[in-house]
Amino acid sequence: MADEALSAGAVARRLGVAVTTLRTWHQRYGLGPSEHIPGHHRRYTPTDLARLEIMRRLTAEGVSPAEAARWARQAPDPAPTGTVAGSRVLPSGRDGGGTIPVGRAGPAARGLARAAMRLDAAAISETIAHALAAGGVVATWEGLLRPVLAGIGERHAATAGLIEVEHLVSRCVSEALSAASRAKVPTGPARILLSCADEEQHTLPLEALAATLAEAGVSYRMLGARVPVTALVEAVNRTGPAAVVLWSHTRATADPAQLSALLAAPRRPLLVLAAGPGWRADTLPAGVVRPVDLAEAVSLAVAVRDSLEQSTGD
Ligand code: B12
Repeated sequence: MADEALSAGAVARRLGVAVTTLRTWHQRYGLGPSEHIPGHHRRYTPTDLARLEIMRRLTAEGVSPAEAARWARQAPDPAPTGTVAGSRVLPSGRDGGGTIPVGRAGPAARGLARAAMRLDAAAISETIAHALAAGGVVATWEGLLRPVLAGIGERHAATAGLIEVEHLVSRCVSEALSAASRAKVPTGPARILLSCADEEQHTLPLEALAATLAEAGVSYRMLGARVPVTALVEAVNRTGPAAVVLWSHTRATADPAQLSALLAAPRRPLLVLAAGPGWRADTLPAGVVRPVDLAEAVSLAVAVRDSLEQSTGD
């Protein structure tokens, strides 16, 4: 351990904070160096460093230092080498307290985050429904849902907790988006196919896309989560979509062979969109387009649908 332990100066440089800030965090919040070798200054161990990293990140996001310190102290020891990335180990501490950081998002997002922490499904659903009715899907996604979802992910990464919050919020978001989609069912042929990559369970961004299309009166087909590539190609061949949006949220589901299979399909779509943070730009086959956000995904898909309809006179 002695080899890995760091001085206050080294920790401050790693974290990008002043040594005086470290001292304050030590004196006020008990986040100090825990290794003590007689006759030497105390030194920071990897566990101390991991806790301070959480403290730095949360305070930078606007969480109060006292609150951030509470989360930092609860954080489990850093994972030993060989731990599977992303695996979820329940913390020994409690998960009920604390807040979800929402960055610069407005009061509605803070309210939703508080309702989420209380596991108050009625308040969560009401807040989302109100935002959808008042501002539409894109504004609700960008200003309310995305910050809270990202905050839940952030807090989960720091504490290994909040899985129950993540599940409840996901369900409420899903219900609200599908209610919004049902409120305005588009007519006309469905020229846009939405699908998650094989084994991909993160569907919410695709559901937001579906609701945005419905809001704009554009028909689509949604295959949902975990679609094996053979089934995806089968759906393309049977329905001949102008555009296919394939969502991957994590590297694990972003096999570019799925995109190649779409490009090689007998009824090759005019546009193949690789959407989501899972895809790596440098591994995408030529001809595949990667949108940066919801608004861009919508406008690309609609533009291709329109150009197909003009050329076929639909
Ligand atoms: C909700 C959630 C779940 C729910 C999903 C429910 C559902 N129906 O979708 C459930 C509980 C199922 C789940 C499961 C898992 N999850 Co999860 N999950 C999340 C969470 C909190 C939100 C996901 C989301 O909707 N994000 C939407 C926004 C917030 O994400 P974003 O990156 O900002 O997205 C932007 C871009 O993609 C861009 N964009 C670019 N193109 C396009 C196109 C369109 C159309 C849109 C809309 C946007 C867009 O704009 C987006 C914002 O608008 C994330 C945290 C996060 N930051 O995403 C973790 C997260 C993605 N999950 C994670 C993990 C590890 C898992 C599990 C592996 C856990 C496990 N051990 O079982 C499984 C994965 C199972 C699988 N194979 O898919 C990790 C992934 C780490 C990694 N990078 O690999 C995350 C980041 C949490 C974390 N910090 O640890 N999860």
